[in-house]
Amino acid sequence: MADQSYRAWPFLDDRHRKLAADAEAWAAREVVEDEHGDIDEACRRLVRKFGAAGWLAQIVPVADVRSLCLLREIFARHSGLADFAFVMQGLGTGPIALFGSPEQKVAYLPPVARGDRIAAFALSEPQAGSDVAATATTARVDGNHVVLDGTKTWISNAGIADHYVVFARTGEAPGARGLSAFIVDADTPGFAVSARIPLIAPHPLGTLTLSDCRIPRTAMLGEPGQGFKIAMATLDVFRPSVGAAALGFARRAHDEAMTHAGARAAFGKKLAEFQLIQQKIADMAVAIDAAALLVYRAAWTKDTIGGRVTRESAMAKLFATEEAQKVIDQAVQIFGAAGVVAGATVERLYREIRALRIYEGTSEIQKLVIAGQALADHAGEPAR
Ligand code: COS
Repeated sequence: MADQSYRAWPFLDDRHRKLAADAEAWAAREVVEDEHGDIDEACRRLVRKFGAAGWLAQIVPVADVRSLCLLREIFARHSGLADFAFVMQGLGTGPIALFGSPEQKVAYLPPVARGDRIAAFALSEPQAGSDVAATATTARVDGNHVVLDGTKTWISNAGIADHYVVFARTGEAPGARGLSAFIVDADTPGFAVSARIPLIAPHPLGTLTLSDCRIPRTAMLGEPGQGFKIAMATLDVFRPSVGAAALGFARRAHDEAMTHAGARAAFGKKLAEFQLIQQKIADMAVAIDAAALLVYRAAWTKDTIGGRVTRESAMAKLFATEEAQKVIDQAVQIFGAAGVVAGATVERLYREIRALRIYEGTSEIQKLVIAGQALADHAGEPAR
């Protein structure tokens, strides 16, 4: 049984504790680990299930970051693919929920919240991953239309999404200030999923080609030139939840390791009786609690104080993902050879955690964000 003592922490209210208990019971019944077979179909099925059960309505739109984090943590503990299918509905509608017009919200949010349509967030490019300001995809106004040209890559849900939030250069200013965000329907002429990209822990991912792709001007989100801010504000909400998913993986690995250490014997004793194993178990427990404190601190800060939580989000994502990687590695070590056998739970977790230190801002980018803010605070610069 995974530790649930964190749910008594003051960052959470009774409604969160109830939500977590309900999600826990539902996930135990409904979420099965399914990495094999048709991954697209598995994701579509999961999205429909999450929609029908009402879980997507909790994050489309995100009303409360603590709920988003709790749900991701619980779903990730059961299945990485389930967590992925769940959160992408939130990330792919996050910019619409935060910056969309009333008409855009009405058109796009309810079908995604019901699980009838699938959402995606298209920011990265072959030459613009961490460096968002280098975005090269262009958007040119032509009468009542905007014409998009360029390539987006490593886009989650590519191939199964019904709409993509695409960031492109509109040129109001150089760099970060010259980007805008658009909603592009998957059936728009000139839009194509030009490649699918296999991953070490499979989920739908691919490359998008926009070629003379003509969308109505009303598909722009927010104001011209606001694209970078829209992307960053969305990531501020979702980065703590990446930490929460990492926590889910880490808790699962810790549980698996403790079960194994209590069952397996060596040199006439259970593994759990060896101090070197106990040291690992303790290190894992401390890392998990410390990560949970940062994740729920970031979520609580956004929910109760509001404003920019860039620093808190970055700390939560950085620490929780890096520590989860170590926790899972220790779990594999405790399992020994059984831990590297394809199909073992800890082997799957070992593959699943890796991407979380990269997507939605690498660990290195999170450090730049944290240092930038700390130095600005130290110099007494006003908060931005
Ligand atoms: N919320 C609102 N506005 C923000 C913001 C945020 N979280 N972060 C930055 N901005 C605004 C700034 O206020 C600034 O506006 P002004 O020019 O009006 O002052 C502007 O955006 C540029 O900000 P900044 O100068 O801090 O940006 P940098 O180019 O120095 O750094 C990094 C940006 C590197 C931190 C950013 O590009 C980043 O996070 N990159 C990683 C992106 C990522 O996660 N990629 C993965 C793809 S998504 S899976």
